[in-house]
Amino acid sequence: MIDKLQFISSESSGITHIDSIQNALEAGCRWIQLRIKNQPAEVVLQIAYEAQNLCKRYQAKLIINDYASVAKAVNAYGLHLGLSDMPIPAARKITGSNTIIGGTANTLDDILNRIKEGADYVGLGPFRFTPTKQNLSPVLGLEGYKSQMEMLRQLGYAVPVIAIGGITAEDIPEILETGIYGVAMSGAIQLAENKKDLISTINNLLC
Ligand code: TZP
Ligand code: MG
Repeated sequence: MIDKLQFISSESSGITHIDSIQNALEAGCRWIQLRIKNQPAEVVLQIAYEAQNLCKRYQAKLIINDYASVAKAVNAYGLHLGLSDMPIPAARKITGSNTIIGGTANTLDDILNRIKEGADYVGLGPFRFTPTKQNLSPVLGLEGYKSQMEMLRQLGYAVPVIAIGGITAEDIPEILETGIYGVAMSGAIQLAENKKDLISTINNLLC
């Protein structure tokens, strides 16, 4: 069973990826994605070791974005692959079968492809516009989630689908009503003044 709240690391004015992860862990997140863009694998690897040590200290699970070899090297719990990353079966050859793999989707076809590829979870988004991700796919909104999740249900698939993109705690109840399993969030957590309160609110909404 995968968790229902994934925190996605990001950098912002003076806050490093590791700072953002430390803050999220302290606030109660137990599922972390290290998402570093445009850096050589050696740089990502060093930060990933630090992130993995931190996650172990908090008994949290670490997902590495994009870099299958880094996920393998730090013995991460999982790997997340975007639509333009390597196919999931190729990544599994690198990580081995103990690593869970999540894949991004924007359309129902993407979700079905992810299922065919053997994804352990699918990240469906963006829910709304977000400055956190560049080259954002078309925004789905609640209506997009409703129709895609309904079609998925009619086809009889039960893969956990995680909503992503500009999500706030207030969005969670209506997102869950569409059949979504959990959420991945970055900005709303990173910017919250009282992260502990926010995480506990989110966890209550998700359980
Ligand atoms: N993929 C689609 S939207 C997004 C990613 C990685 C960013 C999520 O971050 P935020 O700040 O919660 O919108
Ligand atoms: Mg990617």
